[in-house]
Formats: sequence, structure tokens, C-alpha cells
Amino acid sequence: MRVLVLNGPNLGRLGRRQPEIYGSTTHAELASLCVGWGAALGLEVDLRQTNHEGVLLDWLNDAADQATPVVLNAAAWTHYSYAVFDACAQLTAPLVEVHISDPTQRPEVFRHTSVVTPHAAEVIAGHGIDGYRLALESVARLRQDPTQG
Ligand code: CA2
Repeated sequence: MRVLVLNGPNLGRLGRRQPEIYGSTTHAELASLCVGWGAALGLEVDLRQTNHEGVLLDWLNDAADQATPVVLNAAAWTHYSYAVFDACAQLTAPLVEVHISDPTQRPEVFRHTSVVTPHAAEVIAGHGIDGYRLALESVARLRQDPTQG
């Protein structure tokens, strides 16, 4: 089964800035970790990152049309993009929301709201890069028992 892992704005800078919040793993390293974690679960991972909201919307629309499960870290768009909210609402296969930090525990109040959560079968936050492994496990679990979403 194919799974889209979609990363939003600035996540391409992983490992280069703010390691105290986001760790020292680069985005390229994250991509290869996800491919390996996915393979071990029988999932074919297609990991992408964009700084352009319309590009993310196109990917989400394609996932909706093809009933592809999505692991989504919409980064800052999580907190205010009603376009991302509407695109997530159209998804037909499981959506798992992931964050490296736990936005609900951070001091900026704007991070305490998520437009993704209402559509997510599961939210994984605050586990660092390992959260992506947990999210892929969640997709694999949901594939076996979609009622547990
Ligand atoms: O914790 C997360 O995964 C976030 O989605 C990351 C977003 C932030 O806006 C959310 O509140 C929580 C920010 C992504 C920026 O990523 C960077 C990575 C390395 C260096 C600088 C930024």
C-alpha cells in the first residue's frame, strides 16, 4: 500500500536550525528513515515537502481522488489554513496528523489550534522524528482495522 507523507513549510530546513525543538535529523535523512520504516510495515512511502500551499493542496486532492492514506505535518499551515482544512475534509483513506514538537504545549497560543485534527484518525505530537514511525504504524494498523480510526 502506498502512503503519502506530506511536510509543509520550513520543514525542509530540519537539522539546520532550532535543533533544540526539531532535532538534528535532516529532511533527507527523515525521508530515508520513513522509506525504511514503511517498508518494514509493508508500506510504500512517498515523502514530499513543500513551502507552497497550493502544491500541498494539489497533493491532498490527488490523495483524495486515489484514496491514498496520508501522514501530514502541515507545519504552520496547521494552525490557520482553512484551505488545508477543506482539503483534509475530502480525504477518503486514513489521515494521521504528525508534529515533531507538541504544539499544544508550546507558549505561542496560535499553535494550540489545528485545522487538521478534526479530520485525523490519530494525532501524534511531541515524539520528535520518531513520531513519523509511529504515524506509519498507525496507518498500517488502520489499514487492518479501519473502524479503529
Ligand atoms: O512540531 C512540528 O512538527 C510543527 O508542525 C513544526 C512547524 C510549527 O509551525 C508547528 O507549530 C509545529 C514549524 C516547522 C518549521 O520547521 C523547522 C525545522 C527546522 C528549522 C526551522 C524550522
